[in-house]
Amino acid sequence: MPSRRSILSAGLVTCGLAAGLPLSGVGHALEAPKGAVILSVTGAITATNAERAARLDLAQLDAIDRSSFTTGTPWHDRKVTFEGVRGAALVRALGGGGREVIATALNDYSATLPMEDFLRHGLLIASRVDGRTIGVREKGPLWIVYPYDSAPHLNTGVYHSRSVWQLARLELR
Ligand SMILES: Nc1nc2c(c(=O)[nH]1)N[C@H]1C(S)=C(S)[C@@H](COP(=O)(O)O)O[C@H]1N2
Ligand SMILES: [Mo]
Repeated sequence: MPSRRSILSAGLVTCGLAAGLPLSGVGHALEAPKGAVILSVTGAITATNAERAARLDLAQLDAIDRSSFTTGTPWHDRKVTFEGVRGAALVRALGGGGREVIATALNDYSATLPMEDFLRHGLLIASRVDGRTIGVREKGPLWIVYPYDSAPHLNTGVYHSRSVWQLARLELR
């Protein structure tokens, strides 16, 4: 049986939903995801919708930001257009901070990205390639990508190794 405290806090979240709290509300409850959760963010964030976590579906990510760039990559034989939420926009929307971001994939591969790297370079958490959502077999549903063609240093092993595909979790710390 849930405690009185948990009933009260569930009530607060419901009130937040009814009031239509914006996603960017630092220190507020985020809306609950309505669709499949494709990204969980934990650690140094102030906006949450679960126990110390932000669990987000595609519609919520789209509501935060939809940015795009076109670039060649080591994984494609042509230039492709990635679309998704910029790292900087996601961190802002969740009231995030910290010095690094640990990005973990469905296959438990993980990479540690310096926060400044996550906030710069136009880094995208891409949900679409050439306008189509990305299947798990095609390195989706989420893929951290950089505009590799825009600066020579981005087209190196360091940035390729930070290009976590099948991204599932981010921890800010
Ligand atoms: N999910 C996931 N993302 C990952 C990796 C991985 O093993 N799993 N390897 C990283 C490294 S070290 C590199 S160089 C590239 C390699 O991508 P590839 O295996 O498709 O060539 O993806 C990066 N992203
Ligand atoms: Mo690599």
